[in-house]
Amino acid sequence: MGFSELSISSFYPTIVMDGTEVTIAGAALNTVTEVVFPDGKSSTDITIVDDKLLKVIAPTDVSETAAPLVLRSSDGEVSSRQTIKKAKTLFSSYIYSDNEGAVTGSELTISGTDLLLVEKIRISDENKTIEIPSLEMIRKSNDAIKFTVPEDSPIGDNIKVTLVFENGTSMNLPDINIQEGSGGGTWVEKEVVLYDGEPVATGGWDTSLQVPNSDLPKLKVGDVIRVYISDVESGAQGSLKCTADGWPGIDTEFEYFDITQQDIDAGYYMCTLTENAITNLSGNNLIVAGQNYTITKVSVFTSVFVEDTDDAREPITDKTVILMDFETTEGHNASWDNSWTQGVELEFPTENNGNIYARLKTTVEGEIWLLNCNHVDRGTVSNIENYAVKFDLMIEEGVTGASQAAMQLILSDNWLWVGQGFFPETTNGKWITVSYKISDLNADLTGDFTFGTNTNGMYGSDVPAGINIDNLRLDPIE
Ligand SMILES: [Ca+2]
Repeated sequence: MGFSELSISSFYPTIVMDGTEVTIAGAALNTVTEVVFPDGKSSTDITIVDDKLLKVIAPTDVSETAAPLVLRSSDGEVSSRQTIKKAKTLFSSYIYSDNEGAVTGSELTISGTDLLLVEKIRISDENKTIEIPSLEMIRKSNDAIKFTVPEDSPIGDNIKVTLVFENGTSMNLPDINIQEGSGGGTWVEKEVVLYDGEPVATGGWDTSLQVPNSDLPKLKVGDVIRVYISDVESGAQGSLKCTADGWPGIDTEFEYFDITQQDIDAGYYMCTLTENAITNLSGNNLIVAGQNYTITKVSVFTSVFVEDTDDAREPITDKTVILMDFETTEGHNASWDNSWTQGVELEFPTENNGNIYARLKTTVEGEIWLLNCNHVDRGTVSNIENYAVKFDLMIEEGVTGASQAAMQLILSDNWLWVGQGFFPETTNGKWITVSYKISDLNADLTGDFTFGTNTNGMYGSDVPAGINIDNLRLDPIE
């Protein structure tokens, strides 16, 4: 290896902020003891990678006037041909690709000066904050950043836009008005199943269940993990941990906690994800553990982006009490849900992404139990008058007479008469949600409402074939 003199061939970036790391390429760089930035600001925070490469952290108060970078060693000093300066980030304008302005799913350009060190763009209102990392930007140059307004952006007037720089500092831009795009789809809250395999008996903290990180959807603060439970014994404790070093709780409060009588009545316990929990779960598996109970299923209630379809169903949330969904769970399955049905044929298709629903295959003339179930206890609901009974409905195209069906709902042996018009005449082949307020059906139903193992279902007459039903449920009225 021959002797070479100290020299700079290039460096990057050419604009800096306080604390920006600058990478310098050249020769004999292993002898460098000091790097001098414009206005004589010197840095000795140097990492020598090898004789051809070093990294230096920019000091504070570098001049905004460009000047060469100077390297000093015991043998002397050398200046760069390129110049460097402190970034003076300025905003000039928003440029919209959509005539309407900022619309989700359309492109938005922020034009300005010295934007190179922007690491992410934060879009927020008082309820919601989203961030667009530089990897997700369409283009980033020193004078323009172009990105797609995300479908899950906050919507409305006075949405805040903030540039966040690599050194952690930030700069607020003028507020914008974001409108929801018509194209694409919508974000809806859904129950996403994480585990639905063989039940896992926890024993005395003996056995736990892991949900691989790759099976977790993109989680956010406020999402709710629900663990379905059975065979709960005294002293039962639940636990949600992760596979980080030492298998810590996803947050301290979730390390272990008692399973309450209320949890047992409901058939599950729930944990609302905190900022810490989200951080701990990133890159790690979820561990469901504890003692003296059996895990039967694990799910998370989170926002899922749904492509625009012919689906106008209302969401199933963590507050929903499902009465009949025709899925095979807890020793229950679809055939139980019409065990009193006589003289007509129900079938249970699954082509809707594996979801099972009930389809009336033959027309009903006399009065029948269309649906019934009396062996799944849904616990106790407080203030039943604040709930609505709902079900998802799809009437196939070409079906007539649905609105003539005279129906009633049965809720824990309470008969709730609706009569004709219970079903609309058509849904044009689309899934919709039908909703009846308890207080409209029977004003005397108030206070605590205990299901026990009484009958829930639908009873009536004159129902045409081609009616499809799913998710008979109770939902609190917001
Ligand atoms: Ca279903």
